Amino acid sequence: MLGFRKIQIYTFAHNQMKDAQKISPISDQTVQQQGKRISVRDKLETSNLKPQTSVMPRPRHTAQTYIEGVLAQDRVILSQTITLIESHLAQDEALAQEVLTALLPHAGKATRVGITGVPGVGKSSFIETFGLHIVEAGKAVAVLAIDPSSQRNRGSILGDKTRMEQLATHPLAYIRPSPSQSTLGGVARRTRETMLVCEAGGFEVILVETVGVGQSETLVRSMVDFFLLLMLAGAGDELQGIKRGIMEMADALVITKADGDNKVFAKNASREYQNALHLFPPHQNGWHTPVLLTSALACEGIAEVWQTIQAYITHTKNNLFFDKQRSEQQLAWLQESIQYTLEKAFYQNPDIQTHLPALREAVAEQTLLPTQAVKKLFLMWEKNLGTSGK
Ligand SMILES: Nc1nc2c(ncn2[C@@H]2O[C@H](COP(=O)(O)OP(=O)(O)O)[C@@H](O)[C@H]2O)c(=O)[nH]1
Ligand SMILES: [Mg+2]
Repeated sequence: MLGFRKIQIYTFAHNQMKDAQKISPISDQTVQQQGKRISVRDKLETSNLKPQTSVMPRPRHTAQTYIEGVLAQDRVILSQTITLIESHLAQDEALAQEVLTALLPHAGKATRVGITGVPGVGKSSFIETFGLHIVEAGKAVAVLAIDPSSQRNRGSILGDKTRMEQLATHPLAYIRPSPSQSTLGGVARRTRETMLVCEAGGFEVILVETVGVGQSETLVRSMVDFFLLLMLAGAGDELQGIKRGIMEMADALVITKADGDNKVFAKNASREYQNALHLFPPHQNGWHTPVLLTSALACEGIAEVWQTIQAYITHTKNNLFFDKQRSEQQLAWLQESIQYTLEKAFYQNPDIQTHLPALREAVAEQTLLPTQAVKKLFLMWEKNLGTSGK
């Protein structure tokens, strides 16, 4: 084997819908640099495309420094606070929680918008144009990403950085890639906390982007006020991998790339989706999901999307759905945290760790029922909860 650190790079073929369906791993990439072959990851770490986070452990500030820095809207401290929150180190957890607790009263005032769609639909291009529209109106925008693929590599940051060039350098914008957590639940938890930090740091609009490839849409839906589904014209929804459930979750559908020859297809698609939406049960908040046409390249329809979101916020604040949804989201977060904490405590328990492998084997060999294995494990766990459990 070569001695390089290996990463997988996913290439997204953007132009064709059929290509957009494929996410092809090109594993173990290396590149030539100054006569030596180095891994793509090492190249990234030395290039300008370096993400805003570092993987190196850093010395920590005091809680007060983080809190005051975020509240003073210091971007460097803001980034460091998010890095602290994303840390996998047990010793960072108490500090992160202390900082978050202090920031909480200053959070919650932003408009939280989720944006999803299949790879290639135009999310990054849309966010660039849409984000610029908002910052030009004088509002500070933070872009966060939930990218399931970033659990193994650095996610879509490469594509995003090049497609969000202007937004990335705008003083009122902040772009943060997906945290590298081992589970989607972990990513979601960190993103929720990051959102709070950004709000305390003065961001008025939070855009949470996710690649529409599965569960991540539901997670994003559970943390935003408004959920935007980007769709391509000229492709059936089954081809776009968009499940009916995702369409039902959306507060607006946006047909992207409505420019040039594609404009007529986009208009047709808009009518089709409008008809399809009529078949869905109405939203409990009395909102009718509109279908909008946009072109990120021609900067058309972008202002209408922002107007729609503002109209939705006004509508749901007036009929009290806004607060109701936020409360429900907090409770869902609580529920997830309970599950996560229980699971963690369970698997970290020394007795469980000792006995689980044998029990797993017995279950696999069908000599023990899973329910019986669970019973045994819980008896062990409960017995030493008082001694080693937290
Ligand atoms: N014609 C046209 N092409 C676009 C538009 N927005 C994005 N694209 C192209 O579609 C491809 C995918 O865009 P990207 O923003 O990377 O999609 P993402 O994978 O969803 O983030 C790129 O080649 C873009 O140039 C648009 O408004 N009009
Ligand atoms: Mg993208």
